[in-house]
Amino acid sequence: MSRIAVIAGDGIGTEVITEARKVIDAVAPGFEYTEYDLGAARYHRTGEVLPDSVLDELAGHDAILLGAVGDPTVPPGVLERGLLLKLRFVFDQYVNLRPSRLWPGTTSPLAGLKPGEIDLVVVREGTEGLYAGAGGVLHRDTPAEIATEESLNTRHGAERAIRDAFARAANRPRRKVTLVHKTNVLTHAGGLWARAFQAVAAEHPDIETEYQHIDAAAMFLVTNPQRYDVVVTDNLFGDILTDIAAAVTGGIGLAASGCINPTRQKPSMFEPVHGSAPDIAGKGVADPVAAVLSGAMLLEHLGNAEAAGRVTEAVAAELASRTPGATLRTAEVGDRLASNA
Ligand code: GGG
Repeated sequence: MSRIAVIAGDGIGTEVITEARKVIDAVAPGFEYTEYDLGAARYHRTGEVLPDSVLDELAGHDAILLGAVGDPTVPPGVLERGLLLKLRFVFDQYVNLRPSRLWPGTTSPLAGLKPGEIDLVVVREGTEGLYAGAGGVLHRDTPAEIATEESLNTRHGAERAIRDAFARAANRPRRKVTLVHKTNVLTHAGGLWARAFQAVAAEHPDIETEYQHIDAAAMFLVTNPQRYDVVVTDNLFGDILTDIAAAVTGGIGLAASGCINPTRQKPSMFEPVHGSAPDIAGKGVADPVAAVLSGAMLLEHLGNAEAAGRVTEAVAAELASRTPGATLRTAEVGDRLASNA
């Protein structure tokens, strides 16, 4: 029996994770769940963000289902760095997998695009880059204040993310990998990524490759997203690109992700791309589809492709039946998905 750790987190995290669990239970009953009270409420109550004892317990689970992290009453970074990024780093979840597809019934703000015409996956490197936390502040709160934020890039880290992207492309019909970076300006890190990409590409002569600068990729994602199949990029570029990809495929409320440790020696984590959305928290109007699809990715990761497929089909039917502009209720969407899956 698989053991799932649930971290609902902050804001709409609790609302959408309730629905994700409802749907997972409908297609794959019998998982053992442990709920972890982590996030803003615990921080205010105890001053703790992610105690070592909790990390030790999480390590014993097969997967983590996470809702959202972040709260306006907590100083910026305390929860994002101390909880979300710490989980990704400690469990070495170096593949931040973010699929984007234009579902039937979903309207893209891009004119003329038909369902299925966007079907891409971003492999965002998840443990390095500007998110590594290197840097510091000098002369704080003085006119001479200086801040540095350093991007950490290792050949090992870039290469393993790139290898994962090629492995995924090999199992997709279009068999194409696009490296996105900024090699003409960020010559140190960009050069490392380009060399790693060339080395891995040489092992896969059957896979089409291309390189794009981040600014061009951001533009093409909104003018010609059909050109992408698998995109591999660093942590920050991947974070930004996947929000753009979400926006052109029906919105962040549909965007799922997996923070994956492909070695399976440590638990992988599945979470909607969206954050805690304090503006709509508690109103019961958040779209749980991103969390539910993250649950489908969790099922797939645990080897239950059949259950994952049922969830994905239920989501497709749900989205096809929606009336554009109609208000949705989080729990009602979850109920429908659970009964249709
Ligand atoms: N469910 C994901 C979440 O809570 N995201 C908030 C956030 O700070 N994300 C940064 C990131 O994904 O790197």
